[in-house]
This record gives sequence, structure tokens and C-alpha cells, in this order.
Amino acid sequence: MRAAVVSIAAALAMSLLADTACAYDPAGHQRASVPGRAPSPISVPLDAPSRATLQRHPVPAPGDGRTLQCEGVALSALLQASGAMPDAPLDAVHLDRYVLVTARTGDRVVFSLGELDPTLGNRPVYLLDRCDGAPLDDDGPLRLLVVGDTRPARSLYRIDAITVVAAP
Ligand SMILES: Nc1nc2c(c(=O)[nH]1)N[C@H]1C(S)=C(S)[C@@H](COP(=O)(O)O)O[C@H]1N2
Ligand SMILES: [Mo]
Repeated sequence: MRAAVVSIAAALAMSLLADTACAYDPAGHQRASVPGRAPSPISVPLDAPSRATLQRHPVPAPGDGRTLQCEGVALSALLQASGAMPDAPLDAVHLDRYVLVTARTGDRVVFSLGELDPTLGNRPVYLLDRCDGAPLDDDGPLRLLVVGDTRPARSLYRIDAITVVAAP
């Protein structure tokens, strides 16, 4: 019985990961097929219950010509909790993947998974849901804050979708 459960779980995992097709490479190289590639795109749940179990961080953020006292969750933690990014040092099968963050205004920002991996780029990127003690209302429900950016051009407001995509 136990062996049957294990083999069903293994078959499920294989069916989720078994995308071994050769991808087109714009540089003209024929990339070898790599077993164990994750599906693409992966849609990341953003609703409050999906964020509720994650560690919350205080994050100062510019807005209204001053510094707001905001709070939210780390983008890497959200991606890891949803299974869209492994909770382990990334290797070749994940380093050609990027995170596409979309606002309902149509504006978009991308990050590579390698930029976010705590063992690689380790870039602190947060998804804020409150500033100065209140929800973001018209600017929300979520806003990006990229710590270390010298201007807030990637601080996307009004985020309504995040997907993880393998580069074509
Ligand atoms: N949804 C959305 N967010 C966005 C932008 C945008 O065009 N759409 N512009 C960005 C840019 S270029 C800047 S400089 C900041 C401006 O934020 P502020 O209005 O709080 O100064 O928002 C960023 N977030
Ligand atoms: Mo800007």
C-alpha cells in the first residue's frame, strides 16, 4: 500500500515536471532537452489567504513626496510558497525563468528568478499591501518595492497578476 502511494506520488510529480521538449533558442543554438523542467507559465495566487502565512516585513517606500511606512511580504517567499520557485538554490532548469508582474493599468515589470534567489542575486523585492497603517486602496491591492533601486520606476502600483515564465 505504501509503495503504491509512493509510486502514485512519483507519477504525479513526473507528469507535472515532464516537459522535455527542445525549446527554440533565438541565438540559433539547439538547446538540449532537459528532463525535469517545470511548466510555463505558472500563475501565482495573490489573494490575501495565499499571503497570510508569509513573514511580514516593514518596508519604507517613497510616495506622496515623502517616505511611507509600508509593510508586506517578500516576492521570493510568495513564489516559493506557491511552488512557482523552488525553495532551494536554483540550478540550470530554473535560471532561464522570469517573474512577470502585471498591473491592471497594463504596466509590467520583470525579474529573473536568479535575481531573486536568496543564494544568487538575493535582491530584496517586496509586495506591499499596507502603508501608514492602511490598505493601499486605489494604488493597490499590491505594490512592488525593489530595495536598492535609485528611482521608483519598478515600484509598480495596482498589481493584479504575477506569472513565472520560461524564456522562449
Ligand atoms: N501601475 C503603474 N505603476 C507605476 C508606474 C506606472 O506607470 N504604472 N510608474 C512607475 C514610475 S516610472 C514611477 S517614477 C513611480 C511613481 O510613483 P509615485 O506616483 O508614488 O511618485 O511609480 C511607478 N509605478
Ligand atoms: Mo518614473
